[in-house]
Amino acid sequence: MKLLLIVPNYHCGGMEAIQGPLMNLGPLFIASAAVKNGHEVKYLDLTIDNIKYNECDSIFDLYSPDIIGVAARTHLVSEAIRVIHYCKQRNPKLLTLMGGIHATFMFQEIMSHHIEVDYILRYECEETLTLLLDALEKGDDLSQIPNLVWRKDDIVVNDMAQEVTDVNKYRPAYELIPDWNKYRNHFTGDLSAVVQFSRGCVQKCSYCSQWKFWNSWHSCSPKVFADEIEMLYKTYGIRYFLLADEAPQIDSELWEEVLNEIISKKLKGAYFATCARVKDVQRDKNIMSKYRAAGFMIILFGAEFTNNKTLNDVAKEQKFEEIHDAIQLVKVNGMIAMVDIMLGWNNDESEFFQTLREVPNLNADFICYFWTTPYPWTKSFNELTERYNLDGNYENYNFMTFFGNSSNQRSLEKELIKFYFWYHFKIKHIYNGFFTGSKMRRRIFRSIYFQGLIKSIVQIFPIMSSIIHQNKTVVNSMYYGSDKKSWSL
Ligand code: B12
Ligand code: SF4
Repeated sequence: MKLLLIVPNYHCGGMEAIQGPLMNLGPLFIASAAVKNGHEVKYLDLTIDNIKYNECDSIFDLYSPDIIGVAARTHLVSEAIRVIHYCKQRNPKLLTLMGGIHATFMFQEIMSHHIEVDYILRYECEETLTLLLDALEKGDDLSQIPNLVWRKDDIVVNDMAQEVTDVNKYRPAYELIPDWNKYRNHFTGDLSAVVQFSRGCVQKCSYCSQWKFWNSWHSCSPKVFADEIEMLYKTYGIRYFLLADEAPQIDSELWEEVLNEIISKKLKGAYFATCARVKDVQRDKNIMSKYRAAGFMIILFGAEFTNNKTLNDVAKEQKFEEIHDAIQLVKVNGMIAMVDIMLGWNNDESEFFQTLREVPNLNADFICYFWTTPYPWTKSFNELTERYNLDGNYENYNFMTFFGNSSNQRSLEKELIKFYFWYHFKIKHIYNGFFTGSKMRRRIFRSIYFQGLIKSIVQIFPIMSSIIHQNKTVVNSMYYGSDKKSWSL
C-alpha cells in the first residue's frame, strides 16, 4: 500500500525557538516497520515547511497515497484532524489513521466526533501498523490486531499488545527525510537528528504520562544505537543528536555500554543533548567524564519545582538540594546543565515569585520556564482542573499557556523576562560561560546564550522581530493562547 505519514504544521515557540527545527521521530519509526513489509512510505513534515492543511494539494497529488497517517500529540491534534478532513474531502476513498500520545489516550473523543478518522493506532505501534496494512491489503479481519481502534458498526477498541516493541528490530527510517538541510540547529548551525535509545521511565510523576504511554522501560542494544549514530554521522553529516529518551540512563550497565560504544566510534565534532534524572547523574558521578568523552554536552534536568513539598506531592523522587548537586556534577565535568521549571502549578502568584527567587540557587547554565499543562489522562488532571480555567483548545496545550486565573499571563511573563535577564546577564555567569571550559562548551554556551537573548529582546520589543528575522519564519519564544474555547475538539 502507499502510505503517506504526515506531521501537521504547528509552531508555538519554546524549545523549538531556542533549539531549532527537528524531525518528528514517531512517524519515522513506524515507517520503517511498514517499509520492511514491502509497503511504499513517504514522510511529509508540514511543520518544517510551515505548510497548512489546505496548502498541501500539490504534494498530496504527487504522492497519491492509499492511506495517510497523521501524528497526533495534543498540540498537533486539531491541525491533524483538519489535514485528515481536508484530504478525505478531496478523495473519499482515502483511508486515514492517527497515532501518537494524544490519540492513544483520547481515542474515544476523536473517533466519536470525527467520522473521517478511520483508524487510531494506540501506544507504540510499529507492529500494529504492519499488521493493519497487511490486513487491509488482503481484506483480512482486523479484530485481532493489538492497539487498534477501528469502526465496524460501532467503534471497536482492540486489546492492548502484550509485549513492548522490539526496538532492535525497528529503527527509524531516516532515509525517508527528503532534505536534511532543513534540520539545522540554532546552537551551532549543525545538521541535527532526533535519536532514541530507550523508551519509557520507571518513575510515575503525577503530571507526566510518558511512563504510562511506553508501559515499561525498554531499549535497543547499545551497539545498535551507536551504529545508528555512526551511520547518521557518516551518511548524512549529522553532528548534533538530541535523545528522545525520557531517561536513557536508567539501566546503569547498559548506559555505560552506550557511552563506551559511542566513544569507540571516535566521531569528531559530534555532540549530544539528553534528559537525565537527577538520581542517575548522582549515581554516575564516577563516570561523568565518560559522558563528556562520548560528546554529551547538554544535560537537561526536569527540575520542575523548587519546593520540596511539591516535588514530593508529584512523586518526582528528587529534592531541591539533589538537583543542585547533579547540576554541579555536570558543570564541573565540562558539560552544560539546563533545567526545566514548571510555573503556575498552584495557580498562586506568590508561589510564582518564590520559584523565580529560588531557581537561581540551582546554579544551572540555562533555565527553561514552562507553564503547567494539564493533560486529561494524567494523575494530576483532576487536581489541576479544580484550580484552573480549562481551555478546550488543544492547540494551547503546549507548555506556553497559563491555564490559571490568579494573574494575567502577559504580566507574569514580563516579570519572568526580568528574572531571566537578571540571572543570565550576571558578569560571573557570562564569564563562566564565555571564557571557561572547552572550546566546544564555550561555543555551545555562546549560541544558546545569544538565542535566549534574541528571543528575549523580541519578546520585549516585538517590532525587533522583523529586523532580526527578516524573511525567515518566525518562531516566537513565548506564545499567548488566544482563541480559548469550551472543552471539545
Ligand atoms: C524531541 C522532542 C521535541 C523536539 C522535537 C519535536 C518533534 N518534531 O518531534 C522539540 C525540542 C522541537 C520539541 C518541541 C515541543 N515539544 Co516535544 N518532545 C520531544 C520528546 C523529548 C521526544 C519526541 C520523540 O521523538 N519521541 C520518540 C517517538 C518514537 O515517540 P512518539 O512520537 O510518541 O512516537 C511513537 C508513537 O506515539 C506512535 N506515533 C507517533 N506519531 C505517529 C503517527 C502515526 C500516524 C501513527 C500511526 C503513530 C504515531 O508511534 C511511535 C513509535 O511507536 C518528547 C518526549 C518523549 N520522550 O516522547 C517531547 C514531547 C513530544 N514534546 C511535547 C511538547 C508539549 C512540546 C512543545 C509543545 C513544547 C514547547 N513549547 O517547546 C514543542 C512543540 C513543537 C512542535 N512544533 O510540535 C510533549 C507532548 C505532550 C502531549 N501530550 O502531546 C512531549 C510528550 C513531552 C512531555 N513531557 O509531555 N519536542
Ligand atoms: S522522571 Fe520525567 S519521564 Fe519519568 S515520569 Fe517523571 S517527568 Fe515523566
